[in-house]
Amino acid sequence: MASRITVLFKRNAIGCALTTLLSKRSKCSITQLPLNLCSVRTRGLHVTKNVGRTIQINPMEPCYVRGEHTLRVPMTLFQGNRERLLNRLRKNSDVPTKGAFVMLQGGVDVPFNDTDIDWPFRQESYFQWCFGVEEPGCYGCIDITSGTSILFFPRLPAEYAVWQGKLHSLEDFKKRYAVDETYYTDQIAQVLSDKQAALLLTLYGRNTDSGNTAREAVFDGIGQFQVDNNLLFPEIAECRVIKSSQEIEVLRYVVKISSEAHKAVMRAVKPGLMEYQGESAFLHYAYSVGGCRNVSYTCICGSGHNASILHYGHAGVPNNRLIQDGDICLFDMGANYCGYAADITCSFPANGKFTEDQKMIYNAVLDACNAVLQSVKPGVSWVDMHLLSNKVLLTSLKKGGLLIGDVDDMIKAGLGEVFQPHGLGHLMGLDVHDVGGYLPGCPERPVAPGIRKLRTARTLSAGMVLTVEPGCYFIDCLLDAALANPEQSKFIVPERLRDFRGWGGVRIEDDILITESGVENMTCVPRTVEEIEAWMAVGRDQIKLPQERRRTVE
Ligand SMILES: [Mn+2]
Repeated sequence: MASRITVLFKRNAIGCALTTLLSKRSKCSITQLPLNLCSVRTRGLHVTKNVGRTIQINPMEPCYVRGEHTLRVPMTLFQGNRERLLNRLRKNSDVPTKGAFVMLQGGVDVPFNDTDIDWPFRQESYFQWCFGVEEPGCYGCIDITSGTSILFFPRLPAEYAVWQGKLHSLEDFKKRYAVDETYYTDQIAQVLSDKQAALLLTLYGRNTDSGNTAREAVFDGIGQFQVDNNLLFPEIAECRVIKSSQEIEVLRYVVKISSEAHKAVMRAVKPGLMEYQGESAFLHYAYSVGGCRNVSYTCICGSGHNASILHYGHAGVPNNRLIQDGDICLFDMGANYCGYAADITCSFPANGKFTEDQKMIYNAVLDACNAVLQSVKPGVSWVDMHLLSNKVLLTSLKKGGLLIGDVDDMIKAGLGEVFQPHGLGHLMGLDVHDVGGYLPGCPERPVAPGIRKLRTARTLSAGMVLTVEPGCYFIDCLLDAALANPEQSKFIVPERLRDFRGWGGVRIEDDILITESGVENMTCVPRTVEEIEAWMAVGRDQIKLPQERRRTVE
């Protein structure tokens, strides 16, 4: 039976010459692939080759990868994370020097309601951070004294091979995840008892963004061991706050892919497009080019008034409005790779050209964003960055004729929260709103209006990854409340405000790494008015709406 061979060449002079030569000789078809690769398809063996080198991915290779064009994440990343955790725990005098084990339970499959169909599996983040395991239903433990890492996998009945393909052996899993030992989950108690485990450290703690608690490990026979569920949580959460160089590499990758996907979306948007078609373009780019099967949160693709709805895109309003000429668009979307999140927002005019009012609000937010990017560095308080951003924004709104009076007095009166009812940004990592915002020993959540929504009040350190996402929104219920409050209404110019009722909003969101010397902005998208207009102008008259394409087919 004839099958296909794919040969990949770099899209440079030599690559293109080889492509042409080969296509002439073998009468095969040529496809252009992203990431500067040309592909030649011909009949032959079903293998993928890269200039004579086989690039078929070995599924048991100790890494996470989704094809040669994507990032290879070696399991040493997770070994490094475990090492960092062990270093902290060994310094903690409450942890016994012998017989103590970290004991984690991984995520489980979640079905659609009462059916036998599951949601695509998402690994529990602490488990992912420690082991990088892709399968559901696993457990993992680490001997704190020796550092030995052990994974436990569900013992699947032989007939599962019919549905799932060849079942992997424990030896396969040991190689795949680069751990010291592997067993089945029905052996946990026996294995721990053979190892004379005296104390199990399980994970129990509150996520300060959701209020939910981390799932504490439970297994048959746990009753025979002493368990402590207090020690582990603050230590492992603190470890997750500071990213290792290997984690940073993954974050840079997922932020880069997400940036490119946003740019592709901006060039696909024009009046007449449905908002969800922008979402669809993002998902397609992130997955097909970046190997990102998941996004980090539901895509927010608001146009016009919807741009003022902070978490637009939820089930009740599933990005289903037709984008109109003159709309501002606020698209907040981030891909996910190997569990690691990106979280980027681009705001741009639907037709590619800003109006004067759109420009004024956009530049007010951009100035706030830039002020933070210029000041942020280790040792700086996140609360101060939020207040700085508020101050710059309100100063610009005053210049734009929307506000009058002293800006510091406005902040004291809570005007910041009227136009930006969310915090400046948040920690980001395996979770888009990453853990560690309010750990014991960190500054507590502020209570004052304007800053009480912050997801962390920490002093910044090198290795932290955060979003910087100032915004300015015209939200009717907040504006009405402010106008009804004499302490706030005295700063507002109602006639000018009327121009912006139903107008929507602007958010600019970058993903940043705090470095020793300051900051690295990992996001790379057009940001100034000029950059956005220039980027969107290219090919604008040739944009074809998907619905027009469909009509052509019919
Ligand atoms: Mn965000």
